[in-house]
Amino acid sequence: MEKNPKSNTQIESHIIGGPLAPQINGKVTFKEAPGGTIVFVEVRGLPLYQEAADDKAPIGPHGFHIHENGICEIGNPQDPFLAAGGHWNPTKQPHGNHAGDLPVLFSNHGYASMAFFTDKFKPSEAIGHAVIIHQNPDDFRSQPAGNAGKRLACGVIQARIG
Ligand SMILES: [Cu+2]
Ligand SMILES: [Zn+2]
Repeated sequence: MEKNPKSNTQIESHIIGGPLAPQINGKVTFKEAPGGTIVFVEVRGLPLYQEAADDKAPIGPHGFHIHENGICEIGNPQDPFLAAGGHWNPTKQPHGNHAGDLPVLFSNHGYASMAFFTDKFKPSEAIGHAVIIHQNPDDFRSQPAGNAGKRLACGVIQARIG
């Protein structure tokens, strides 16, 4: 019997920390589900939670998005990963309803794990975009990006043939 070449294809992103958090290492996997996608996330090396101060946003829970451009060049080390662009937003929604808007990542002394369902895209549509982890929480309200602060880590979404 001919083997289906698609059967071993996994859509995933390997996330690597940039200069602000080089110890971050994680993997996001996108699995086809009825009506959308189940996203599995596992990340290590996140910074420890720091509560908000007068003029400083809290560090964590971490804003977490799919950004438009699948480019994880560091660029400016003080403000890395700007080449990934804004949030992936194929249907021209406000922030809070972008295809690329994902739940925040909770660091458990550096470790985060979550799985969630989204009906905003199929796994194959996410290929070529980039997953970004931010320093600060997403408020799901400020436009256009939820005021989530600097970009700690980045990973391009790719189809990997197993
Ligand atoms: Cu983002
Ligand atoms: Zn957004």
